[in-house]
Amino acid sequence: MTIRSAVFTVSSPSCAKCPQEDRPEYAFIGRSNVGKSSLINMLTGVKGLAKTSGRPGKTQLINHFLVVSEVERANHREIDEWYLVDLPGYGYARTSRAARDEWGRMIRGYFLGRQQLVNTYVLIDSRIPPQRIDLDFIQFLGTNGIPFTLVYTKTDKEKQREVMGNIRLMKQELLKSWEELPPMILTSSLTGHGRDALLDQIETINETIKK
Ligand SMILES: Nc1nc2c(ncn2[C@@H]2O[C@H](COP(=O)(O)OP(=O)(O)O)[C@@H](O)[C@H]2O)c(=O)[nH]1
Ligand SMILES: [Mg+2]
Repeated sequence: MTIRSAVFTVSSPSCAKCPQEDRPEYAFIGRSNVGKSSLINMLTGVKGLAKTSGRPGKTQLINHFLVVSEVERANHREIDEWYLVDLPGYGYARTSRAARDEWGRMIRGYFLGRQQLVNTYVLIDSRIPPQRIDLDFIQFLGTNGIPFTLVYTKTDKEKQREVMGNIRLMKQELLKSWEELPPMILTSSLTGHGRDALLDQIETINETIKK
């Protein structure tokens, strides 16, 4: 899949205010500072599309980016349009109780109500063992039957042995509650590792839902 363009479309305060067209959409979520904005920029190839760093945990909006991609199917070029959705991260230490409640309302509203959502990418820091807050979020998705993929970030920053150890621990945790493991993709926004794997998955899903 080749990305032809990726542009910011709109920020919405709730699911009800999100774009109404029925383009498929892919949501990105994870702990603040996990590398979500960097990954979005790496995937689209548009530097500065999503704001990196700055003040973590500040954005409490649902951000839609319209992506136009091109793919070779059965000997002809096809254009696909889909949304990449940047959601506010969780687990930012300095947020108030009220802000956390509001985040929870918005996130539940989005995940339980958004018809266009076809897959969610839950970003996990590959340098650390499984965190309660990530497991809780995964539990929420699993319980509600919302399909997701685990995306390990910052794999360039840690020895591969450590990364694989953290992934093994995550699998062990998940197998306590679930019979099946979600797809997992290892990424680095620095090196571009995992870009093709992730875009290939989106391409496959785009293709499936057309039928
Ligand atoms: N080395 C390395 N640093 C990363 C990577 N992804 C993000 N970072 C850094 O981690 C910090 C937080 O990244 P950001 O994308 O803003 O995280 P967000 O809060 O989840 O959107 C920034 O300083 C990034 O430069 C990565 O894959 N490799
Ligand atoms: Mg960010």
